[in-house]
Amino acid sequence: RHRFWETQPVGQFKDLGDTSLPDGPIEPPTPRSDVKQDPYNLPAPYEWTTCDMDDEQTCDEVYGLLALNYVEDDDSLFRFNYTKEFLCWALRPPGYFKAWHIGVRVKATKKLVAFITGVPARIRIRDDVVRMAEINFLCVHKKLRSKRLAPVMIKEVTRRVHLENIWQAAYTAGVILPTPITTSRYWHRSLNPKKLIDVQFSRLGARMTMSRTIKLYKLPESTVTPGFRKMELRDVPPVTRLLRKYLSKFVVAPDFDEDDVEHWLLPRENVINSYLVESPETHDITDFCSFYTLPSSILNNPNYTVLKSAYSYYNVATATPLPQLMNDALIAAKQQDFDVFNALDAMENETFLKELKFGPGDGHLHYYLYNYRVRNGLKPSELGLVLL
Ligand code: YNC
Ligand code: MG
Repeated sequence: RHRFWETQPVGQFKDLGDTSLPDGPIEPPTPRSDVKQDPYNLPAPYEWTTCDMDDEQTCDEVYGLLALNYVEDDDSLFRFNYTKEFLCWALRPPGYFKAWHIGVRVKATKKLVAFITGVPARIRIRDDVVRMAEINFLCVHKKLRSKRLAPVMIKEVTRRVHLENIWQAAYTAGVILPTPITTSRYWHRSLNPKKLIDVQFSRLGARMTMSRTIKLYKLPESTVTPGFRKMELRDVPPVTRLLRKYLSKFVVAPDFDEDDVEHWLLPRENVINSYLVESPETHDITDFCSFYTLPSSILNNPNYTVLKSAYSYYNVATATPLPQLMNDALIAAKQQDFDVFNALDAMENETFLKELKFGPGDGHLHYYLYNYRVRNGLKPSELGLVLL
C-alpha cells in the first residue's frame, strides 16, 4: 500500500502488535564514507538547487511556491501562507545547514517547483537525547503531483542529513503514513467570530445569533495577571530553566539550551510572540506562554484575503493557573488583531481548551519519527514537541 514508505526505516503497520521489537533506533548508523556521495537522480527536466534563505530573491521564490502550493484544508477554503520572515526564522536555527534547504527547479526555465527542508534539533525520547532533523515544508507544485517526486525529495534530504552524521528525524503530516507516534487534534478559539463565520472557518451555532456569538467570545481589553509582560533578551536564562524543567515531564520533547530558547522563543514581530509572568514581589519568572503567527490565504472570498491565525507554542505555568495564563495569551492575541487562536491537544492543553471556549477542529496532525521506534506510541498529553 505504501510503495515508498514500506522501504524506509519507520514503524510499519504490520509490526504494530509485535512486542519483540525494541524501542529505539531501527537501523544503526553507517560509516559516513558509506553514505551516497552524489545526489539522487531527478526526472530529466528537473535539477536540484540549494536554497540560500539569506538571499532575498530565493526567499521570494520559496515564499511564492508555498503560498500557491502548500497545505490546504480539506475543503480548499484556506491555504497556509507562511511569511518570508517566518520562513527565515523557521529555517535558520542555531547550527542550521544550508544544504538541508532543498529545492527542485525546471532546468529550462529555472522555475522553482518543489521544496523540502530540514533543521537540526536535539529531541529527547524518554531518557534518550537524540540529534535529529526536523523535516518540514515538503511541497510539490500542483501541476507536478502524483509523479513520485516526493519520495526522491525525501531520500535526498535523508542523504544530506546522513552526511552530517544524523540518523533520526521528526516530522508531522495531516496524512496517515507508517506509523504515527501520536495523533493530535487542533482546537480553535474564535477571536473575531464575525469574520470567521463570514469566511466559513466556523458556523453560527444552533440557536445562536451573531450578536450572542460576538458576546460569547468577547475578551477583556487588557491582560489580567500582575507581572504579565513580553519576554526580553535578559529573560533567556530563567525561561530556559523554566522550560527545561517543564519539558522533562513529557515522553517526547525538545532538549532546549539557551541558544535554542533565544532563537525559538524571543519575540519577533509577526513571527513569534512570547510573554511571561515576573512575580511583582520576588521578580522570579514563574510562568511563560508563546504563540507563533501563521496566516492562511482565504481562497475565493469577496470580502477577505487573509486569516490571521495564532498557534499556541510552548507554555509553562507554575504560579498562575494555566487557564488564566492562556486567557492572557488570548487577550494579547486579540490586542494584536488575530482572528483565531489555535492549539493542539498536546502537553497539558486539554486542561484549558474547553474552559477557554476552544472548539475541536476537523483536521488531525500526525507525529512521526524516522528511524526510531516507539512501540506503543504516546497519548497527545505525553507529547511535548510542537513543530511549525
Ligand atoms: C507527506 N506529507 O504516501 P507511499 S508535511 C511524507 N509526508 O508514498 P508523490 C508523503 N510522505 O505511500 P505528491 C506525504 N504526502 O507510496 C505524501 N507522501 O509510500 C508520500 N501537497 O509521492 C505518499 N505538504 O510525489 C507516497 O506525491 C508518496 O505529488 C507519493 O507529493 C506529495 O512537510 C506532496 O501537504 C506532499 O505538495 C509533496 O502532495 C504534495 O502528492 C504537496 O507521487 C501540499 O509520497 C503540501 C503538503 C506536506 C506537509 C511535511 C513533512 C514531510 C515529511 C517527509 C518525510 C521525512 C522523513 C525523514 C527524512 C530525514 C531522515 C533522516 C535521517
Ligand atoms: Mg510528484
